[in-house]
Amino acid sequence: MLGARASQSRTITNLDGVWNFALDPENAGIDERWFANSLTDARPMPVPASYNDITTEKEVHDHVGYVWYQRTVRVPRMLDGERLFVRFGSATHTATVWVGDTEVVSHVGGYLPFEADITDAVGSDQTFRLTVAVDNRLTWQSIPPGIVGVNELGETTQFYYHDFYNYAGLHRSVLLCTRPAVAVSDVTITTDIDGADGVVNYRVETTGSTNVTVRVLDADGTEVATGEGAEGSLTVANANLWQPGAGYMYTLEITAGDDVYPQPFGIRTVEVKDSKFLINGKPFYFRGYGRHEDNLVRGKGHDNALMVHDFELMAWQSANSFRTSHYPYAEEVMDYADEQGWVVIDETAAVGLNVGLAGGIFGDGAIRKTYSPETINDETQRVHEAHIRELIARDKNHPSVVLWSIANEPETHTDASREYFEPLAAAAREADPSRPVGYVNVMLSPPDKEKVADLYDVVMLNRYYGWYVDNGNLALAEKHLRDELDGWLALAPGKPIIFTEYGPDTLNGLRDFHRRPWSEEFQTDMLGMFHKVFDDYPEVVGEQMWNFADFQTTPGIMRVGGNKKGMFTRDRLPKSAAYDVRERWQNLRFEQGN
Ligand code: BDP
Repeated sequence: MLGARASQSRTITNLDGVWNFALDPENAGIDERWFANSLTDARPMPVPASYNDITTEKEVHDHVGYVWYQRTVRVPRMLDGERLFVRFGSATHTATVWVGDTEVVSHVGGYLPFEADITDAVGSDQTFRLTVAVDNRLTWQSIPPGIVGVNELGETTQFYYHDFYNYAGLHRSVLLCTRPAVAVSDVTITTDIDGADGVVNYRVETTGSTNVTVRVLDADGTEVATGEGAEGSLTVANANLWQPGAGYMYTLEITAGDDVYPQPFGIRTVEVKDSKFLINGKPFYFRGYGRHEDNLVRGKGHDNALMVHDFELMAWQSANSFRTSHYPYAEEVMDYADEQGWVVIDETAAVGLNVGLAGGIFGDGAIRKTYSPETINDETQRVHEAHIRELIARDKNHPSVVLWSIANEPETHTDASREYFEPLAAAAREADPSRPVGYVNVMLSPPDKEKVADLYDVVMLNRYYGWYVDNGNLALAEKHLRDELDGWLALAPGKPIIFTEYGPDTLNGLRDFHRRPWSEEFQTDMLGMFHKVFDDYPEVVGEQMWNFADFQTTPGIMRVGGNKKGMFTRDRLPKSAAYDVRERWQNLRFEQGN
């Protein structure tokens, strides 16, 4: 799906602000047609934000099921024949939208955008009532999966196998967009390098038949190439490459009839070869983190101040990359990464497809199979595939995205897991033949059990030697880590290995002379042990520690106010390990030049 970008033919009105909001404890609102009137007993709710931490009420925080958002919208001045769209950056996890009494769109999947043409529903009205019902329930057929149940007290409960709080609501901006009736509806850009020149291949789709012309503009807005037709290949002489740390961006300005759409892009190549990850033909070493969209009060709500601050902290540490663990991030984050030259592993929301885990640690005690007609089944696979395609459709033109991660820590040591993943890896490759595809492997599927590694271009590992296993014994942890790495080299020769998670929970301020688990000293030591091992294996081409910052989870005996594996606290203060890692990454950057 195209990003919302203003141009001479496209206007954008931002609908963020304080909306009306109501819980729907009986999930009766749709049948009772709540959209047909002003919400009863509505309370204020900011958009964008998760609703969970905004009020003081437990019912809001712990709500399972539908909530309703509503506001009045003023229609912008439009030219004759133009179309009006409402666009949601995301709605977590499923949503239905009404304009007045008319249902205009439903969307499944909590972390990707959707829009509706509302021109006819609005008609000649100057203002209209916009109502959104958002449901946070997860099932075995949703991505991510979850289970909604009722306990002995008749309370509705929600369980899921992933280790972050199921924040919900309207997490990203809601926009009102105008565009001509015949307009650009999609563009795919791939690039190559030919000596000093850049090769720009493009394919444009439009909503009706019209002439298409394109211009490539450099970062100053100077025209550097032009083309005619919906498809073509252009040459940018003496191109400025998009590089890690130097995110040079061009714009493909597409004119289709009355419509003008500016699509930013970068000229760069990505390739996996001989255990190396090559960007522009040069070996790249990932330094950074798995992250979360998570913060105080706003939960997963996008916030530009927080976004820029987080990138400043990552730059301070000399990181060069991150993974969008464990779901697609806000479009603003992807644009920012492009412009600033950050390298991104772009992950789907397929986390927790593994009954061996819960909150990253234990199973829920029930005897279940991960893949079965009653659990993760063909329908889940269909939803997962649609989600992969939607993510690629949204993010395919971001030069920062160098690798797709189609799942985090799924069960991959059973025959059923291979049946499940074979078509999904193929779908990702079909949707984007230009980038490598991978998935993130869990400790429960080590190389002697793993069944899917050959489907992917890279090996991505989350490993907790020294924490969940060999807790506190880093000598033993180091031995086990090396043994396992040797196993991966034997199983997947020629594939580069990226560590996408490693690190202990660390309570900020807990100091320990004996450097034991949970202390800041232990975090320094455990990260240091992993780094020492990485340095001995040229096949390891990346270290993304877990996690950039402490983050919220469901409460549990293994979590103290959330997951504390952050390099920074939840309010973004550095733990002491941050300084050691900074020194290492500064040195690596000096050696590796990015
Ligand atoms: C891994 C998960 C991650 C968890 C982490 C942990 O990928 O989401 O937060 O472990 O346990 O299992 O901290």
